[in-house]
Amino acid sequence: MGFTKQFLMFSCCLAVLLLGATASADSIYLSTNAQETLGGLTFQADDAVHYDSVSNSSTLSFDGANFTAAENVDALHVLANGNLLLSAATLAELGGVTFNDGDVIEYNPLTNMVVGTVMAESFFGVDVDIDAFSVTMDGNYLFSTRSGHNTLGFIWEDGDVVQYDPIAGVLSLYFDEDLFATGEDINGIHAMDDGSLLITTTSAATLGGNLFRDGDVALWNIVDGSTTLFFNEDLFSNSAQIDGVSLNPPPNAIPNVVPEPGTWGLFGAALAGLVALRARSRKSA
Ligand SMILES: [Ca+2]
Ligand SMILES: [Ca+2]
Ligand SMILES: [Ca+2]
Ligand SMILES: [Ca+2]
Repeated sequence: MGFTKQFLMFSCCLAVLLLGATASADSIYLSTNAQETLGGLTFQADDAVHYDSVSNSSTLSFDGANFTAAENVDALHVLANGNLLLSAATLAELGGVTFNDGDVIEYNPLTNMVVGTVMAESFFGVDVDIDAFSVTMDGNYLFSTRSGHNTLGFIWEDGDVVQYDPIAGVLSLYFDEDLFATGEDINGIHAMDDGSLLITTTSAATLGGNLFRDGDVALWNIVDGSTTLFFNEDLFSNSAQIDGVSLNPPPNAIPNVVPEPGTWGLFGAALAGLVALRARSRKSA
């Protein structure tokens, strides 16, 4: 093999490795736990911003000033129809609607109205605070909570990601906190097209052999468990932590996965006795 051919092969391999190591999106939606500046825009904990890495500029996707009082958006997902799925860190009022920290609501930014409730805290029967939320390509919900819980016959930790199938009414473990080097609390997720996850945590965490800070977003590969840095906290002017993350929905995403307003609570209550809950035996080894 000639030197030129060897060099080309080496270059190709290097390019693949570099691409793999620096996989990142051209744009990302995020919220932080405190005031932060990114891409020339300064925003607060109750805002959500859209960052374009190509132009290194940010725009406000959700203005926290729409809340009746200062809040913190602690879970964020962008739907294909442009609406936002949001959870807040405490009891919050938005567009005349009051919701709990364990609720996830759908918000229409064009009308400044809450369209409906996607997940109701009342479903769980205990005081949960949802701190991460996303929707998979097949319409299932993924979430994490601020604390661990044992309810509805299902046990999970604050660093787990739980999947809810709204059709089958089944809760299951999607991502196990045990995959971290030590116990962690996940406070932001996004489900990728292939089932992999964007993950951010409340403190520095080691996952897949790599260390991530609370303002980083890691891409966790569901196939081999490997991780790469997806969003770098160094892009921030300060060192706030990310507490909500989402990407643009792909063109073939389910446009609106949300049940009609109010149906979730009734649905949840009705299926409480029907739900096939997969009991977990984690930590038993
Ligand atoms: Ca926030
Ligand atoms: Ca919440
Ligand atoms: Ca959590
Ligand atoms: Ca974080």
